[in-house]
Amino acid sequence: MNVHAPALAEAHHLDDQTSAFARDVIGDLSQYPKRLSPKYFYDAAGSELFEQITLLPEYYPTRTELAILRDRCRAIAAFIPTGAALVEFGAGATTKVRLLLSECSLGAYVPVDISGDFLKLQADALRADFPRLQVLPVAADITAPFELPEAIGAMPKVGFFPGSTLGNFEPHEAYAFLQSARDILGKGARMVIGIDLEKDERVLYDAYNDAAGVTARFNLNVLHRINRELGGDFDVGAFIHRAIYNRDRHRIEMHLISKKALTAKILGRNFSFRPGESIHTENSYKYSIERFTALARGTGWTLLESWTDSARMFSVHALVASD
Ligand code: AVJ
Repeated sequence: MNVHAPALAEAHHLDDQTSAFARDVIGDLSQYPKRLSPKYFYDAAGSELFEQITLLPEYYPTRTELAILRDRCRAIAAFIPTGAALVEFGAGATTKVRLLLSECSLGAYVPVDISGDFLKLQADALRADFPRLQVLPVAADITAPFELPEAIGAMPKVGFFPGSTLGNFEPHEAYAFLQSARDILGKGARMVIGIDLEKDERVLYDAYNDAAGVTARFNLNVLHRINRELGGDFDVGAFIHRAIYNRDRHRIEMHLISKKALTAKILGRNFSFRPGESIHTENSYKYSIERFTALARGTGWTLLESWTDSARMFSVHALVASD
C-alpha cells in the first residue's frame, strides 16, 4: 500500500512523529509477511521494559558489555581524544557512557535518540552528575541522516554505538549505517561500537525467551502502543511472543503470533490475521569477529582494537575512519 503520510496526518490530526509511526505501521502491516520496525518498541513503557530486560538473568548482552567497558575503560578512554565530542547513536540509559565519562575529558556529549522525552530526562540527570560536561541531546531517528549541533563543530568526533543495536539492522542496512556514521562524524572520525557475538544457541534462545516473560511484554507493547497512539483496536491478548534463532542468517527473530483469526482496525483501515499468522517485529543479528571486521573494513573504517569478555559472548571495537 502506498501511504501518503501528510494526508494521513491531516485526516487524523497527528503530529510529525506520530504520522511517521502511522505511515510505517500501515505500510508494514500491509506487507506479507507482516512486520513492524523494532525502532517503535521504545515509547516510555517500552523503554522501561527494555531497562528491565537488561537486568534479567538470561539477558547477558548488557551486563557483559558493561563489564568490558568497566574493565577496559582506560584503554577505551585512551582512544578518545581530549576535548572530543562523543556522539552516542540510539542513546537510551546513560549507564554505559558514564563508565567512559569518568575516564576521559570530553568537550561534549551528544546523545541521539528517536525517543525525545526519555532522552531529555537522561540528559538532565547526566548534567546534574557532571555539571562541567556540555550535554547536547539530538532527537532524531539514527537510521536517517541528521545534523550534529553547531557547538561541536571544531571538536574531534567519536561515535559511540553500544548495545549491539547494529544487530537490529539488515546486513545492507548495517553497511549503510556505518558509511553514513562516518559521513556524519566527518574527517578523522573515530567510533566505539558494541557487537553481540555468535554463541551457543541455547544461550541465545534463553536471552530472548526469559522465564519472567519480560521480553514477551516488551514485544507485545508495540501493539499496545499502536492502540494508544493510533487509536488501534488490537486484541493484544490474542497474540503470543515467539523468539527463535535463525542459524543460517545468524539472527534472533522476534515475532508476534496471532492465536486466532482476527481483524485489527488502525486509522480506519482493517488488517486481518489468520490463526498462527506472524508479525515479524525484530531481528537481532549476531556477528563473528571476522564478519564484523569485514563489514567495518568495507564501509571505510579501520579496526584498531577489539575487546571481549573471557567467554567471548560480546565484543567492543575501536574504529578509525580509513582516510
Ligand atoms: C537493543 C537491539 C540490542 O537485540 O538484544 C532485547 C533489543 N530485543 N530483547 C537486542 C532486544 C529483545 C536488543 N537491542
